[in-house]
Amino acid sequence: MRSITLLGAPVDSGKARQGCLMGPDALRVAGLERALRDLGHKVHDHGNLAPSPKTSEHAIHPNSLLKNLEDCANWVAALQDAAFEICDDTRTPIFMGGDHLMSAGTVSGVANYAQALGQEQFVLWLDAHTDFHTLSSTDSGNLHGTPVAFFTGQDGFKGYFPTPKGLVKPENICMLGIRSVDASENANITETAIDVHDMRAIDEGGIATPLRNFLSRVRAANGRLHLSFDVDFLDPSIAPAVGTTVPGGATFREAHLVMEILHDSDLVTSMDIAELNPFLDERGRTAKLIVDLIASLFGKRVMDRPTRSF
Ligand code: HAR
Ligand code: MN
Ligand code: MN
Ligand code: MN
Repeated sequence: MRSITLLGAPVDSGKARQGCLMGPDALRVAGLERALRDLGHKVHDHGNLAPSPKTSEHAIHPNSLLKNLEDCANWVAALQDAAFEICDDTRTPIFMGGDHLMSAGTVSGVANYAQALGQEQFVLWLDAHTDFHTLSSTDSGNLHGTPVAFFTGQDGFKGYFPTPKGLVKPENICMLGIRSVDASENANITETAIDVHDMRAIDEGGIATPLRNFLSRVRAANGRLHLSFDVDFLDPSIAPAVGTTVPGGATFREAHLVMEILHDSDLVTSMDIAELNPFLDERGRTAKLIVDLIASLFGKRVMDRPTRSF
């Protein structure tokens, strides 16, 4: 039995297309709390966070393409403090996004907590994208493409985003599901020790082996593990409710298997759900799938799923 804390992070500033602000409510309507209680867990929903109030002057960035820079900075400030405060050895926070800019705040916040405990922070990044742009390298100007660069301490955020209170070492990050990377991002990420498994590698070798290898490293370091789940990790045929669909994503069983292995490991200490855009969903099917995947993470097994007739 776990105590699980839900916190809504209705971030919608990390790109032009709107709708992710409805993500937390879609997960609520799809029955997240009920699904977790049915598995025997205690659940407390803290409602939704709001961005930090606007600070007086914000610097103008030379990259004129950047969208909503000030709003994004205010979200990161609010989320890194909220994530740190909500962390607790006895509770598992689920941050319900919101676009993936959210993770600049949630991950720096949980990493700050790990640091306070003297533990290493690890991150499992499930995404079609590496989200490794800096404010200078992005040519879409969509800041949901930047969180990994931010929380690994890459240059160029200073003066525009709040200072990250916690950082994650690149060698403590494993990415699965990657299949859309911009050229400048690719050049930068290959210079780091981030362990990137693209879909080609997963097609050939399966998803379980790289995951198990990573989990062994987390366990050996007695680390804390944050799961950042971007809905576009999944194939768009099963999860249409995202703004940036990329074909060739994780299948239904690949995604459940990841969650089942994570459950068995008992290593996950916090998680994000990012990029769910309910405006693009089909009768709630993506939100319901995400709830079912979270249920697998918290102990629902294949053999626990009865057939229902309609
Ligand atoms: N790399 C592209 C860009 O920066 C796409 C980023 C899309 N990111 C997300 N989250 N949807 O992973 O514009
Ligand atoms: Mn992402
Ligand atoms: Mn993505
Ligand atoms: Mn049968």
